[in-house]
Amino acid sequence: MAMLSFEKKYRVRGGTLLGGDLFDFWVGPFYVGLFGVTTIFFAGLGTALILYGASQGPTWNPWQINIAPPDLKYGLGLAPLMEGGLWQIITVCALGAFVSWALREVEICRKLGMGYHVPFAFSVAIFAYFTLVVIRPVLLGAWGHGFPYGIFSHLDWVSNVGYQYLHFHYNPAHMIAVTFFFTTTLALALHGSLILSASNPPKGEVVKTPEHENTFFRDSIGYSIGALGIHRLGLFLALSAGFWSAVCIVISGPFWTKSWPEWWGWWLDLPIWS
Ligand code: UQ1
Repeated sequence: MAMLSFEKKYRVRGGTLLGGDLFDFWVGPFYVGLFGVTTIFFAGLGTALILYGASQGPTWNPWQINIAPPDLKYGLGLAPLMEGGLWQIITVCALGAFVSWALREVEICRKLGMGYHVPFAFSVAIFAYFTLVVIRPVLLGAWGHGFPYGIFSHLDWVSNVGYQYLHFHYNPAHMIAVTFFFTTTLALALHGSLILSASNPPKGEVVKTPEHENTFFRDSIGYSIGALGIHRLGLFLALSAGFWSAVCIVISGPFWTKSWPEWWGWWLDLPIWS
């Protein structure tokens, strides 16, 4: 595969966390590394097990394939392969692949002398998944509280678990998470449109500068957060959305068992009303 003119300059040795020089090479454009190998291993095994599970199930319809977690009766123990054991091994493979990918990102950051922002951001996504399939099931005492691996089946799980708490939109952490998701889209829409407006001038005109970008927002809302600032804000908003999503589900069950609308009773119970 052709190497772009600048790539060779950045193909530096070292920066590996584990394995030394062993897998310190590239295949085409891809850095391998020990964690590239473990990513391939876990992702390959996990995918093969999903396909095997599907082959033992009633359908090949991609929407309906379902790999279910064990019955609650198995608690936090190992389940037979066809009764949730597959789900358990696939979960280990998924976490192995995600963490391997994050560590490979760390190695690439170290090679390039960059900050760890990308693997840190990805780690928040891994944390949200880990919360769903490990932390919450462990707190509730059964792997059966994990979500099933399937397109429709995981949607049904989300709906059913939501209704267990009557009205999930009354979950205060869910409210915070949704607010962060929406604000993330607002920030990206503002930023994307601003950059395109400045850098895509009509034919014959020159590209506008960051001064124009700052001035647009000072003129319209009296404040500009700046070129670096908008990216810090975007990262903060997006990671907060993932973080509060994890919080909103982990408190549902382990720390609050009633309906979420009832949680707001604390407001009516304030002594100021009596
Ligand atoms: C902004 O102020 C800014 O600085 C010039 C950007 O950088 C290019 C932006 O993309 C955006 C969206 C803003 C406006 C954002 C706020 C929070 C005032």
